[in-house]
Amino acid sequence: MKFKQLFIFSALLTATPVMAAITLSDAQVREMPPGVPNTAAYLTLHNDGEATALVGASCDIAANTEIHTMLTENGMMKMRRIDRVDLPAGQSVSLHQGGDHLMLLQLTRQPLAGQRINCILTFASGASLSATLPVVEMKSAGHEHHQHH
Ligand SMILES: [Cu+2]
Repeated sequence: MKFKQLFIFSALLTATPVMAAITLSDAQVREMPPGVPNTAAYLTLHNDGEATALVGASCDIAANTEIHTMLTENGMMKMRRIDRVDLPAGQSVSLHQGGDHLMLLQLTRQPLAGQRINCILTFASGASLSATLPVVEMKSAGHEHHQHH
């Protein structure tokens, strides 16, 4: 958990008095069978403040969390890491299956349906948001998320 402590410390250092008015809904973490090292999280962010972007995340069951997008290359769906998801003022942006998502890497605990995962989302404004995401069993979106890298 050393990483998480460092993360919180740096998030505090960069916090600004200008709080982004961002709310979260439809948050879900995908249940995974034992031994699968990664999982994905999906959520919707609504931005009532000035335009900003989601630039990072940290979750308590993963050593590392990245922002990913999905793209089609030679007819194959692939995931690619991206730096940010833009959050225009007054709009909702959905991270969902088959699109942008959070990728929880190097899981320290198997995500089981019914559990709750704590994540901290960070934004370009310097603001951060604590969120509790339920783990749910999901139908495959036509690709296997654990075939990562
Ligand atoms: Cu991914």
